[in-house]
Amino acid sequence: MSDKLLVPDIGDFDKVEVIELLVKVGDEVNLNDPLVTIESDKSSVEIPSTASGKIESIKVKVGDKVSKGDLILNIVSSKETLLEKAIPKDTENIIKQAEDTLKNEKKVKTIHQESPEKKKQTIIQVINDNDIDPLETQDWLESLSAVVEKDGNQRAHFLIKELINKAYREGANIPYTQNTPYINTIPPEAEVKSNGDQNIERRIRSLIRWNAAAMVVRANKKFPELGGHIGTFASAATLYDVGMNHFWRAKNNKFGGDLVYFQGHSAPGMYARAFLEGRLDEKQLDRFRQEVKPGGLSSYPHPWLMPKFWQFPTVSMGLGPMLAIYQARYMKYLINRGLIKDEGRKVWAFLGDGEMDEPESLGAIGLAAREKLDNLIFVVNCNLQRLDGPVRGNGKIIQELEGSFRGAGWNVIKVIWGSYWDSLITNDKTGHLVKVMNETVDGEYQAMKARDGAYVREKFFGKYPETQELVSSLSDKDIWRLNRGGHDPHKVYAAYDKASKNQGSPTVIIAKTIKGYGMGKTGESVNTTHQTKKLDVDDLLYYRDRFDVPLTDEQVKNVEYFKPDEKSAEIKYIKERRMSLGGFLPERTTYSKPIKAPAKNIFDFMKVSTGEKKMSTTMALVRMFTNLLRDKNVSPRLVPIIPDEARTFGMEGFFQKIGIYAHEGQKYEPEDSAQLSSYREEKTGQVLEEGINEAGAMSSWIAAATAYTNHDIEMIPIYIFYSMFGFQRIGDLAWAAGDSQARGFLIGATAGRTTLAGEGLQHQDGHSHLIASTIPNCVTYDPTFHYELAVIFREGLRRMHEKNENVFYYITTMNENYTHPEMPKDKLCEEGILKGMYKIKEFNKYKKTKIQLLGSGTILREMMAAAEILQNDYQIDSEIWSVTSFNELRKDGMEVERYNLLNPDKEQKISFVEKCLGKTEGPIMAASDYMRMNSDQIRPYTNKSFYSLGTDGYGRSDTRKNLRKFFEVDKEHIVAYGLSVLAKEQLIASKYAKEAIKKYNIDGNKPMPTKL
Ligand SMILES: Cc1ncc(C[n+]2csc(CCOP(=O)(O)OP(=O)(O)O)c2C)c(N)n1
Ligand SMILES: [Mg+2]
Repeated sequence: MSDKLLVPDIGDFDKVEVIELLVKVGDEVNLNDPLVTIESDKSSVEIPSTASGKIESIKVKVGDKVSKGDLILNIVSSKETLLEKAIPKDTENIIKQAEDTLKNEKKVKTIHQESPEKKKQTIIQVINDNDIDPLETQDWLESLSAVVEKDGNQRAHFLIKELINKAYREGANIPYTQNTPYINTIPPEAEVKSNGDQNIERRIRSLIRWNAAAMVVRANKKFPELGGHIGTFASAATLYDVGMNHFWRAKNNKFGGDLVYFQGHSAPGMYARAFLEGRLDEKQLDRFRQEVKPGGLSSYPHPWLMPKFWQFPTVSMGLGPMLAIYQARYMKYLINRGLIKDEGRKVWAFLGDGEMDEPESLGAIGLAAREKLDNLIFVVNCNLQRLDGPVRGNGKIIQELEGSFRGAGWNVIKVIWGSYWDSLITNDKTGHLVKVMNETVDGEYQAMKARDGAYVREKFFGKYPETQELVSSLSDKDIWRLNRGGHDPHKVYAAYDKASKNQGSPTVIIAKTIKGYGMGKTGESVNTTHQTKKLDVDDLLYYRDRFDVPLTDEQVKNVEYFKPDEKSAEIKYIKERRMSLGGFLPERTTYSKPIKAPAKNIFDFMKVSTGEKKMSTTMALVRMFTNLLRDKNVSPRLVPIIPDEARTFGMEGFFQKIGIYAHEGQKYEPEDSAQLSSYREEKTGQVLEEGINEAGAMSSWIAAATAYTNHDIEMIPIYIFYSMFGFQRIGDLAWAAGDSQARGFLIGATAGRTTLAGEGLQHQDGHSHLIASTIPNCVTYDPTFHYELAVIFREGLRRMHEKNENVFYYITTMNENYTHPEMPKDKLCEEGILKGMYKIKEFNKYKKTKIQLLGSGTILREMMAAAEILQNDYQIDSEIWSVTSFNELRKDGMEVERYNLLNPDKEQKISFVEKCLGKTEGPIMAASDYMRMNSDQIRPYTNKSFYSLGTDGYGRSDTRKNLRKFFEVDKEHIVAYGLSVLAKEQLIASKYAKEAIKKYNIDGNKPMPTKL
């Protein structure tokens, strides 16, 4: 039977051009195979087959304009038609899916059901001055305790929820409470115990503490300017040690490895551990913060500087938490797309409580909960201090964070009090202890740990007679020993164990510690702790004694490192622990295979002229993607990332074609389900549609761009954004991407100060290339024509994903539609495109006066138009150079200049700019849609006279024509300025320039656009 294949509903578009026939008569096609590509002025999309069979006849040809319902071709069908499949998911289906999900959820819930606590719960009578009937309160509380005892916590929780619901229905206005009391989340009886050797672990921890501090002190003795931090790691040592000894599994040939984001300032602790593990030696420790000579240890985690050690750059506060969230999300993406195995790997992120004030730190926690990232664990080290002083002197950072995370849907585990408190809390029959704990603010908690036991007795326990009584049998020394949760390995172990087993949500462990723990009077819990990098002899002796480090006084005075013998129990233990967890951490390795390059001619269709057809470079890019998606090696590795502008960039065709990643699939029938490019969310979807969230999208991009090392799979992330909301908005993440050795494409679309018409000041980008140029391993291009884009993109694929060079590409694309010429046949053209410039056209009719015109992006076309006017109206010849990258030309120029200066006696090299322009005639005039600084970059690398035009100043909304006139980069200004330049160089009389200025109504008195 023969089927007619018609143009489906293509949304608002009518009379759309057929640009490609992907099949021919006689071809066998399967359901969903692409048949033809159609293209509107904004986007191109493939029409898939709705049947399997043989193509009988094709009724359209390239160039035809088609609309919905037009006949495309006839198929002699073999089997099933898509029609059956394509029927929008009916309501019944949706209900069934929802029911299935519910069933699954129920299953998960049953797994979670805690067995009823066997132990009798302590009744805590909450003291409340407003309690009008304490006896009744007591009754209720006892009932609750009885339920907990008999049927467990879950049942009690259920009853409380029912009570609250009932109260709401009865009209009570119950405020939402996001906080639990200021005690540990895990009660002592529910703590899972570690089977580690606690004595040996303490000894190891003490040595790591000592060596970390010694490393910083020694470096600063040698060079006091070096800096470093002791207090951060001192407060976090237990948090790291428990993870290292028992939880974090390394990458090896059997397992992908957990990913740990170490807090930047705790780096000394990681080096000190690596020293005991035999991964670093004393010499290397002595090179802390002295990295200029190879082999030094970087101040903070920097993969660029220690590429075999550090995996994640975290020291710019706030980036770590975001990157970790998107890393965990990306891990799930890879699993759901079937690209890596689900091995239960975790992402751990260590953060400071001060760091949590960064908006980025909390900015993405909603996504983590929404996407149920149970592979993610945050550990917030709450030492109650940041750099200058307390984090919340008047408040309680732990409670504040608990509220934020709980509110967002995270599993929150508070680790506030150490084991020495357990019996006190159990004996707190009146609830006064918890009341004091709740009432005491962080400023007081901090001050107490800077003093002594007597002070704590007076200021803390002394608040109520009941609490005073509670500690009456304890000495001041005993009180001083009452430890904080984050320093208690048992509490930390129990929290990590619970976090690791949690399902269905991310976990945050909020641990209370002391900044500068063990540093004594000069450095413990005092406001200056963060800056302490020098310890005098008395401090060092105290530190040694505090942690029983086996060093003599003399050795302490010399600040010697201590490493036990290789055969000692400590070294054997530390190694055995890591071996049982698969290897050492942190460690950065890469076992990914390069991606087989697509056919050399894959973009050849972009090397021919578009004829009359106008299109933007953004559209050309989308065409390229469409082709790449047909390459079986490349296609699955592409990760298109879009904030919320797919339609702006003409990429909505990808929604249907490759789907939008959604961890729960699509639970609804999209409004546009009948259309060809309908909004399709899928568990295996490929597009990351991040929402209005550039920082999140960039974090996703970084996760994908470093998948080659973190997941051993090379991916090709392509993040497309409004160029103004790229580097300017997320510059620090881009910097971290460079540090991380990211590989992938960043596409600054709707680029150019005068090219994005209408939008105005906040949207029009005239400087992103300059910001991008500050990142050493970022390669940038501002192409004008489709073949330039094709050559650049192809080379990017080769360099990054085939040759595994650690660079990333920033390419700007525009939304201005124009025709694209054929690629020049000149063999040097391709080399020039990649190096940054090539001659695109020459006017040589009059052979009298000549000017060299250099143009970039859309302004190249203004240059070309100006050249024609100069030729026709003023008999001026010109050579026009398409500058695809001033940045790349500058890099080459700098290198050549440096070489020449360092080798004055050798044959001098010539910069690529000079190679192109050195022997040409006439002065140079360059322009782009970016600030003059963009083209000025190459000024030093040519001996010729050089002038720049550019779009310095704030953008504003208007037409392209008016904007180019305003910024003086339109063809008329180029002509007038060109003539002026020639006059200045005494190549023509100044009257021509004057005349042109008049002719084009150029107002010489108009202020610089920077002042308007
Ligand atoms: C974005 C950013 N701003 C400022 C700093 C400088 N800085 C380094 S450490 C620090 C205080 C950190 O306090 P916290 O996060 O509580 O860590 P702690 O050392 O107390 O564990 C500051 C402000 C930075 N590293 N990054
Ligand atoms: Mg802190």
